[in-house]
Amino acid sequence: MSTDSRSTVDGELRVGMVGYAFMGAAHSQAWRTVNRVFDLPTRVRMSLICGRDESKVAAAATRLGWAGHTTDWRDLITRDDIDVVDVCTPGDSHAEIAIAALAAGKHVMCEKPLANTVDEARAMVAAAAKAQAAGVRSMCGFNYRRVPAVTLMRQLVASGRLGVIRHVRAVYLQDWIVDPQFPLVWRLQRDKAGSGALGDIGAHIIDLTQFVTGQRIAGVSALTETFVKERPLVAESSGLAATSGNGSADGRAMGQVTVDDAALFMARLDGGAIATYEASRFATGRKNSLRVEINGSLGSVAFDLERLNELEFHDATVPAAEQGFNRILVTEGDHPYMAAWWPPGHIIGYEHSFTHEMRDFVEALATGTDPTPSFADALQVQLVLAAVERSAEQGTAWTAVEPALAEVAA
Ligand code: SOE
Repeated sequence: MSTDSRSTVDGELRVGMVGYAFMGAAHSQAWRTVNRVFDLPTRVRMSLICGRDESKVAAAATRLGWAGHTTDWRDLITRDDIDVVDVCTPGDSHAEIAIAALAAGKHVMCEKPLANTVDEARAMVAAAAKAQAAGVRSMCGFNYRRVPAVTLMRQLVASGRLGVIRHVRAVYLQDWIVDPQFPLVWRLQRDKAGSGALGDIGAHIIDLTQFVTGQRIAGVSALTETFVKERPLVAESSGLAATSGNGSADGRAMGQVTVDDAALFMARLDGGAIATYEASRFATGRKNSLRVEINGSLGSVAFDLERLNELEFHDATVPAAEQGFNRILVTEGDHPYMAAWWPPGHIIGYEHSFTHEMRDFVEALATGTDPTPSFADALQVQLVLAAVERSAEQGTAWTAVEPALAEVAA
């Protein structure tokens, strides 16, 4: 395999990461692990981590395994000894950091959702296209694509085992803000997070179902709701990635929740399937429940993130007497990604999806190919989010999703 010299020095890919909260920790775990599990043409070096608070970022560097730290992301993106910039900050800084990093010639991995607005996402796509012409690559981190059972779902659909796809049913449910006293963390503020359950977890099921079916959402009819409209303010104003969504209330001062708590929509996909989506942070008892079922003319698949090593597959082509949903334990060596891990039956978890994400990213850089999902793919998810919000604002009116490609030309 050839190694793109732009990506590496002496076969090493030197990574700088901005942010060190929940996603920063998940990405760090993946960077630490990827070369130990996968045989890659390039070695990763965890060079530098960035956050605003000196003592906190220094502690994070030690805890998460980074060689150095800085409090200035502009320093990180311009340094000669950094090849890749990994953006793990809240959404309000994704565009600024990613665009500057691409302009500085760094490959960029950016956490989902790509941006807080369609305009920002468009600007990021334009920057990525420009950089790509110079061999600089970018990817958006929709990690659930890399759960082996999800990749297997996509393979089953692509190989025709489900026939014509008719139904997509997707939910992503959490309950971490059911308590009205839960504080007004950054994830509940529109200027920082872009949207609420919709962009945070709805974006995952939009990307996942489009990835699995190969069809894109063409139009939606939606409603959103904010059940708790005011919450206690958080003491500390959030620094770069200093809050994780799990902060504690301080005092009685209240602030307005400016994002949705839940979003529901039905959709038409461009390949003819019809779909329903539900994203909520108020599904009491559901901690991180992402479930997807897809029904086709020849069969169905069903996936539940809380049982991520399993895929249910119903093959409607076998004799009726033998039909039913079969549980595939997705741990065989010939299942996606699994050859690198443990013997069959030895299960993996949430964090492995990030390791797989970095594996595919590093492999693409090393072989000079474009990693996916691209910024353009992530812009399309952003356009769906925008269509959902427009539809909800207009009393669930049917709303077409703007095509992504036209916008990129500019
Ligand atoms: C939200 O609670 C969240 O942390 C998301 O931001 C992640 O993308 C998801 O994987 C888990 O939940």
